[in-house]
Amino acid sequence: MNRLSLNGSWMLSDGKNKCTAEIPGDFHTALLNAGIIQDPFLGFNEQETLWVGKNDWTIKRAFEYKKISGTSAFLEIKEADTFFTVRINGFEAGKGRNQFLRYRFDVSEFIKDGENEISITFESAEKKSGEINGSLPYPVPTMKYDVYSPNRNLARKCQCHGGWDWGPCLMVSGIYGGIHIDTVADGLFDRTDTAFTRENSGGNDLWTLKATVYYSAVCEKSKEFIFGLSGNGAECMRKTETVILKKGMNAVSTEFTVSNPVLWKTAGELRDENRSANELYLLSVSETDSASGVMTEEHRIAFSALRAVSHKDNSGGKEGRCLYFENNGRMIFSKGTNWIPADSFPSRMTEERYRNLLESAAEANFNTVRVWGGGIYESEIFYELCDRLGLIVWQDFMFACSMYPVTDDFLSNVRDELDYQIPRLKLHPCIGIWCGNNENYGAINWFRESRENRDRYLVDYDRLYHGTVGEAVRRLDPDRLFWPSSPSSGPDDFADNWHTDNMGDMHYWSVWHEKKSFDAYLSIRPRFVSEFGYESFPSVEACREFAGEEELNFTSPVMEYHQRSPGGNSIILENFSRYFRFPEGFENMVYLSQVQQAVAIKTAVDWWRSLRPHCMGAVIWQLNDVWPGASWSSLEYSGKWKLLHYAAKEFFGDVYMPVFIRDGELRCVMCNDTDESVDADITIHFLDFSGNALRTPIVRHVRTAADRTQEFHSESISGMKSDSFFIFAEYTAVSGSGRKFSGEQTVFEDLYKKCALIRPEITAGITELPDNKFEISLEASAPAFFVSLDSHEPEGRFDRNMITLLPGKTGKIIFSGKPGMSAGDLQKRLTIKNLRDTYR
Ligand code: BMA
Repeated sequence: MNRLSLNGSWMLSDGKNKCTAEIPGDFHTALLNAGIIQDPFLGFNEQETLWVGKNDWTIKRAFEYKKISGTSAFLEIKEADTFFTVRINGFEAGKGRNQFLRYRFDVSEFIKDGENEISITFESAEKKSGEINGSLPYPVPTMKYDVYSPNRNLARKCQCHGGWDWGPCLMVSGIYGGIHIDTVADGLFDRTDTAFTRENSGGNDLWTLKATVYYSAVCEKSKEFIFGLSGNGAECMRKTETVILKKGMNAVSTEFTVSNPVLWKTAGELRDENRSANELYLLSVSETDSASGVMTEEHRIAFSALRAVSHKDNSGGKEGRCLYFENNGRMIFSKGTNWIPADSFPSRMTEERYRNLLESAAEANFNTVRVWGGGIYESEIFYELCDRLGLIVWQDFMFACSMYPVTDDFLSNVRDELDYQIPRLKLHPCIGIWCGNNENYGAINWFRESRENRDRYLVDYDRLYHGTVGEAVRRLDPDRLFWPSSPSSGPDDFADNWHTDNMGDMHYWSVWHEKKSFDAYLSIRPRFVSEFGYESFPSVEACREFAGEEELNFTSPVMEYHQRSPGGNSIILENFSRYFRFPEGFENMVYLSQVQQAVAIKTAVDWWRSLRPHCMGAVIWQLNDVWPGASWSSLEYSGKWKLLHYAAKEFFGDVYMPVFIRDGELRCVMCNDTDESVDADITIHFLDFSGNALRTPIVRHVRTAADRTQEFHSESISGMKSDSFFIFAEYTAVSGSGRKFSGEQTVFEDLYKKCALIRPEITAGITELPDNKFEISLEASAPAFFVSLDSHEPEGRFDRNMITLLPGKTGKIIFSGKPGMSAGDLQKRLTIKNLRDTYR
């Protein structure tokens, strides 16, 4: 095919500063590489880079072009951020105003044979959105953060570029998806669409895939389109469709019938089959252009029965509305996490980083990822990884924490975006639900303007989400559920879903933003929680890098600067004093902040999982970080697992046993999210802080049916002195087909700070195993809690962490390290922390 890539080095300038910029990429990265700005992630440097987003920037380059008579030249630009004008040889060749679009301009009349010059000017999005603001008939308010760009809601660009309560304000600009020129005689592929029907035919699961390719023709002629479908070990099927093209857009369709295809599975279903990834089918379509030769479009697809289910019901004695995902007839409890853009610098996102973050999610037993509305419609590789790993995607449209205008201009811009993004993403089997926005219904109450003139903003809200966005989903992907907003009590219901717990999805922020105690999680009976979070600090190494040695103190200016949630550090410190004896020294505080985060989130998940099927989802805020700082993430900016991520691996396990002590009552629950019944042998020990048994353990043998949760034991333990004991519960379980599961739970009745813990001596023996793995054998002289290992490098990973050690019992942990590491290296690097050592 005749494609001329214009990716590579361009000259970047704002008239004063000049350097080369790599495209695809962002201009902040170019300026950083050229030494024109300092790294905004360090110290207060962000303040010194704010000017970059206030300037207009032009990129320029020369290129050679060979004109062929009878052909047209199309310039394609993907993800150009945001307001830009393209000039070729001085002629204006196209304009854009939306980061979430693919632009295609017919540049045939501007391009010449031989040397050409192309320049693209990006006007400051901050300046342009300020101009738009000035032209609006009435104010359209947006959330303001510590460091922020005003009016970011008026530009169709990644909303969190303008600053958020977990990230800096870097109003980046650039081209992130690439740029090229296609020279064709006949036309170009525009997009592909798929539609599936399914029937049972004589015991066979018969699927019909209707594949449609949209082709934009520059001439009228007859053409052959060859469709192919292959994958999952099946021989490639081919179909040729001959059509007489008309000038403009043409739809060309074919049908494939597939009997008993391999169906798409969620992460847990894959584990049920002892697999770790879905194999995808390859749908291809090609045609031969008279000038360009063979042009092919390829998409990885799957036969998927995934759907989101929501209807009014009666659960827990009151009228409600369920919300859950179902796949292959099974209800799936969403063990989820919220995804935000993984870097403030788009240039830094690589396939390897996407892979590392999403594989970390799957490895820790997550099965759902919400692409949150303040970021971007993610790149192809993101969705392909989710397809493969069986991660259900809750896809927000990119509107968050703001009012948005509904001028004709804005709505037509949004319509273009929807017409591009919905068809692109709908091909991915991982997409489980489309959601109108993040928190914008509730946001009507956040701003004085919208509170005082509620009708106006409510009508606007309805026009944008139920009208424009909802209409586009119904038109372009009618088989998937459109959910009005996150959170929402459902179509046509407008409850306060930060506090109403019986309908739809909740954002439960009373712990953290409302500063309630962790017990508050137990006061609600939600149906699906799509956000709840608790903050911690990233590792000491990460803090040292952005703050410097001298500032390693929670209330130092830099540490506070890298905390964007108002009063966030105080909330962390206040809860230290609520639950724990106050930790000494910075390292202990970082460690305890991560323990505390894990305890908070585990409190919620244990309870909500125990409520299945009333509750069918717990989606943690948030998986990843956009820069290094304090946040709700379970993975640090570097990808390093925080203790919460290790805890999630346990509390999101397919077989799991929550244990509660509340008001002197012990309750034990078994959760089985596998497809077979599971037999568990359970022992519940009551121990004092020296590790001595205080009473005979409870021993139970419990069978739990597939996809079921049951309470198997409860008793009053009000006779026990709450600060004198803890419960250590352990189980081993086996499924009908012989799959093995095991787990442990440590539960205190009283606050940790009230209990007189004994300082344990902990020893670690390390044995080298094949494949850069090491077995670490841990022993403790007294019960040791939240025993956490750290190898002090982002890549090192333990198979479990933050465990309880009991005297006389060896705890085994497997560490996977970098190639070339020896047991001696690990011994030198390894640190071991436990709760008792955080205070004198
Ligand atoms: C939510 C999100 C984000 C925010 C987070 C933490 O409600 O939707 O906008 O970052 O809370 O405050």
